[in-house]
Amino acid sequence: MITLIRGGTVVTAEGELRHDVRIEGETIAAVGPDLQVPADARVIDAGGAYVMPGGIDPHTHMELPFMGTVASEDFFTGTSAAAAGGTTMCIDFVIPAPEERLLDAFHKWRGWSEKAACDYSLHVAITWWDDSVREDMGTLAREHGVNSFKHFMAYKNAIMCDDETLVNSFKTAKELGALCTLHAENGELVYVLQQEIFDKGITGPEGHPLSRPPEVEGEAANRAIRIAEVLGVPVYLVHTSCIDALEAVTRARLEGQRVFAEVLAQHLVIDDSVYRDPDWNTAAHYVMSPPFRPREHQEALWRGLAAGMLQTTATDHCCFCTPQKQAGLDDFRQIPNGTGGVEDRLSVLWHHGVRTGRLTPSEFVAITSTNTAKIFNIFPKKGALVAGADADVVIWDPDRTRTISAATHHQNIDFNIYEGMEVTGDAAITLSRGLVVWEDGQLKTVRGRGRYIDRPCFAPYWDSQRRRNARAEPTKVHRQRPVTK
Ligand code: URQ
Ligand code: ZN
Ligand code: ZN
Repeated sequence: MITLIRGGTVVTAEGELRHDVRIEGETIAAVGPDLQVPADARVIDAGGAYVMPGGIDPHTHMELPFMGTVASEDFFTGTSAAAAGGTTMCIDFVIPAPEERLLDAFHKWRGWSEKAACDYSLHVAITWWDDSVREDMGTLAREHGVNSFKHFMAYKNAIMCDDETLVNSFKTAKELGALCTLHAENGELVYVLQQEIFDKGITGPEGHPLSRPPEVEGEAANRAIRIAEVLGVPVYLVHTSCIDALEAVTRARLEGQRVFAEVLAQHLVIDDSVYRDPDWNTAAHYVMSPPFRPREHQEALWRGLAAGMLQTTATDHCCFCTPQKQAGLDDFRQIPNGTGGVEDRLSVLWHHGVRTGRLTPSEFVAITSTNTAKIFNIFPKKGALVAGADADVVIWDPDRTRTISAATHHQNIDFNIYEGMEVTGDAAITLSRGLVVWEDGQLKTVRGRGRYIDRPCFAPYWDSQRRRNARAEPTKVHRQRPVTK
């Protein structure tokens, strides 16, 4: 099947051009002016809309077993909802239970993810350590296209990594040429603060942000970055939510350390007032970690994005419906952590980013797609509109206005964290490897058509020990053995 997308403005991370896009089967064949196709080709008239690489969300948790329950969104419904919002690939997470072999967990998640409607990949979390973990990391990197290993520095007594595990895993990842990603919150401090706040009689959702102040994230972000600096391994901080963590990232990047950082769309536009909602359910809907922050943090994050200190945007789409959240009715510590958003990321970022002048359309493409593809080593197969790339394309109507609501969204969750938000800028048509999966407000996804995308490890030149290597090489001091009396 040949498809021609014509009459649009092609927007890439590099710039904008009034170009056509010719697709042959599942692959982009050509991008250029006045492209010709045979009479039986499918022609999509972009009508002056933008034609962009499909969004890539580097951080989702479809059907995640967590905190005694399972996320309500599965790989089919979640990747379908993503497509409705212009996102054509998600990178999800394998999170082994402590003592569970990484390879066993990986194959379990591969079984769940087979139902995906659009392409996906899987980070693998390091939640414990012994020689089998090191061995499985190597197998996953060499044979299963895993080039990123996740470390939760929070969630004590569950999936939290201590420093010993961080050091062991970082050293192994460096040998493999893999990237270390981090949920940076000091889990020991969270545990103590949760207990103190609960003992004061604060049991509602308002206790959640009180137990995870910005300092708790800033400390962990800096600690992880410093460990990575000494060991010479690149790191990627997920859901950077506050000034404290952003400052740690900025310092390291300005000193030449290879540190990447992600920001969630919701952390850019929602503040901590949500936890003071008089309705328990509504306040509990926003319990996620790191929590929503006071307003000054949002402005700092937008500046970090514009300054290039934050390179990617994500959603951390981890859905728990209201009855699931109510497990914490008497104790905020039991509220399953997570919020949705995979469907609304691009519209929220276009409305609050591009329409306000914070971002150009090209910068929008960079932070919603291309930068993620480059950091996780799948560019230009993904995140690009060039010949040879997968035909993951979104035809973006910059003037289409909608009001976000759980009543109309395609996510499998009974609330929407952006409920009532009017946004301008929306996906008109989404193609996943050449197939139209979203058009005229209708999902046309096919269960199981999504493919697992291998992500090759990085070449050894990716050595972040530049600064350490610049220091004098340690030299052995030769001395006479002291004469013992
Ligand atoms: O921490 C995460 O990223 C997972 C467990 C989703 N939950 C959350 O609150 N962010
Ligand atoms: Zn996290
Ligand atoms: Zn997450």
